[in-house]
Amino acid sequence: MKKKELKNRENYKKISKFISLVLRHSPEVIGISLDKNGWTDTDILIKKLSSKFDIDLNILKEIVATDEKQRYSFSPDFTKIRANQGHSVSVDLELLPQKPPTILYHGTAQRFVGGIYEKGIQRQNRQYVHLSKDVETAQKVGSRHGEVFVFQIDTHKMLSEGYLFYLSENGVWLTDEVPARFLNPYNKLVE
Ligand code: HQG
Repeated sequence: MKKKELKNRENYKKISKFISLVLRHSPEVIGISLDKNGWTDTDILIKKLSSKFDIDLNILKEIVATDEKQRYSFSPDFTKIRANQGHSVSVDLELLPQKPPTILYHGTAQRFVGGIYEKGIQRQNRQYVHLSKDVETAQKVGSRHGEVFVFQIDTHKMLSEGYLFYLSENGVWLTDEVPARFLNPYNKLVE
């Protein structure tokens, strides 16, 4: 990769981290607001961001398009932007319940395992518990917190008891909570 390209990538990552913060958790830190569906005005976002970063609409479009986890979406006309998941502020992403794969995974840190067996997987500060369809992603998510531990979740059982699942625009499975009785350590086969 060329030096300039590499530098751009690094800059974009920095900007993307900040965009995650404002679109998911703290829009007030740069004086923007989110509507009830989590959208904010693209021009205003760019204007506010440009006091901290070298950014314009083309750069923002590139950040959104190249984001490794596809964390953001534009409205079709690009006038609005929002985060696809991960919010701690309350927004309605207008997701409809969907049927998940029979097994989903949740990666966490070993030190949280005891608490999870006690209280189940709770959404903590976020709007939903985040689950992955593959083990590799769960391992990555868990390793953000420390020594990784992966749970597998029996979604079939959860569905039969009325729990709902949603799929974010960027492929993350979301649910309100996962009580401990639906959990198994990854590797141990369910039944
Ligand atoms: C743990 C990233 C003790 C839970 C990722 C997790 C994801 C408990 C931590 C997205 C518990 C919360 C979300 C209990 C849950 N006792 N610990 N009863 N219940 N926990 O960051 O799932 O890169 O809020 O296991 O890729 O790690 O930001 O959730 O370890 O998709 O786009 O409490 O964030 O996406 O941590 O990550 P988080 P998460 P981005």
